[in-house]
Amino acid sequence: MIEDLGDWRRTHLSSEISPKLEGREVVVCGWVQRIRQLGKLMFIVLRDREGTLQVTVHRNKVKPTLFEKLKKLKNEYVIAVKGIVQASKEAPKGVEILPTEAKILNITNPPLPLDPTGKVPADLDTRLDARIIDLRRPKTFAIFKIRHVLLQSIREFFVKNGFIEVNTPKIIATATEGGTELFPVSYFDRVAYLAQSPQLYKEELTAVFEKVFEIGPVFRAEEHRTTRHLAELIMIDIEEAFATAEDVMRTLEELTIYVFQKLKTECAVELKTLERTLEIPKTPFPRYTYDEILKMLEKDGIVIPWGEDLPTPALRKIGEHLKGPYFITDWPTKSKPFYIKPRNDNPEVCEAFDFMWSWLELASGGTRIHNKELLIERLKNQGLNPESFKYHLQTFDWGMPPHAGFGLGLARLLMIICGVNNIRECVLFPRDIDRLTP
Ligand code: AMO
Repeated sequence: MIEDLGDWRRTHLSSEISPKLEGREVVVCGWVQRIRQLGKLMFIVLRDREGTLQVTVHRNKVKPTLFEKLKKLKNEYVIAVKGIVQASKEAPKGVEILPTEAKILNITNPPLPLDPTGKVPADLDTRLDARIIDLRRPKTFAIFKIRHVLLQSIREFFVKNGFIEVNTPKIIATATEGGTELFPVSYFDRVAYLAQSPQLYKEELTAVFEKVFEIGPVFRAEEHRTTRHLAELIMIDIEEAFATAEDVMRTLEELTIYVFQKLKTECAVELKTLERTLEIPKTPFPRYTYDEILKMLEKDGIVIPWGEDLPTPALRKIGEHLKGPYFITDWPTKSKPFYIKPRNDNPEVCEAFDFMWSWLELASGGTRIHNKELLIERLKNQGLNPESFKYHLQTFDWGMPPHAGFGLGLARLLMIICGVNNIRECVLFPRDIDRLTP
């Protein structure tokens, strides 16, 4: 029953079929979204990645063998239809295909675990287990179309601004962001780790390329179950020579405006599917110091000891007051990684920032230490062994410029753009403490 494609080739996507093509023979390919039979008439709604199209079958006008074949169709069968385009007032989009031949390219194994039209609701775990069907649902599809344009525009922005794209190793010998979130892997006769961040490599590369960016996977053995943590994620990292935190914060603002504008024009349809109107935020984004945030929280009865990171309930509370994008600056040095530069006037506070959107942290970054002695001291203060970082440290003897950068979580940015509450919605096949398949 399953046929080969043979020499049939699609001539048009559903979006390209219009009444203007009246009388033309076309070949369309896709999935059967719905079949309706009304006496001698059969309507097949064919779906491809661009949308849907109506194929109208008149029992008396097609070969009996074709009618018999099409009668066997079920939802999500993969078909190719050769036929003539006809303008029709009754048909959706004013156009339909009158088939002359058809091929059934594949069948399905019912029942399907999920409704691909999205009309029947399903919980996230069921959807993720049957992700390929879930991705056919218009809202899920829209998220990943937006992701595609988002990635393209991020890349475009950095290239236009003189950054060079790099890829750094994902199998590494030492931790960069603290040891607890590392995944060990067996590497020939030793233990290696999956990279948590391109941090050390991107810093080193500023000593050559000056401005670099990387878009790549990082791995974090996150033991907690939250709606914003993954074990594998795509991070957008930049690092820039002869720059400070303030410079890369401005880059982050410009990047946000650039991609929002792009998405507004290039993803209007998808944003509508998600019922989103993207407001282009005004720059500069507000800046709050860590101390100001603590004071804000105290007014709400939440007391955070100075020096500690902001826990989820505190972030949620701040999110009630601050709705859009903003920065938190001037973090306690001890709360941030060893490579962040302490302030010259007050070394207890460092030149780090978090880029927030309401309650959600989208990026963090800062000015880095470029003085080797200070870096060694900071490693020791954080209980790390400088010997483990000898390859990184040696590059500081070879002309390391002052530099700054940030790391931005792609899926978190996508959550904000698409207005979804769970980060897993924004990853094709998410990995977390509970999920390793599909
Ligand atoms: P940090 O650890 O803050 O900084 O990570 C940067 C950004 O990456 C995203 N992110 C995550 N997203 C989903 N799941 C996770 N488990 C996860 N962990 C991080 C967040 C976060 O803001 N090297 C520094 C960056 C720098 O200073 O350049 C770093 O990795 O959006």
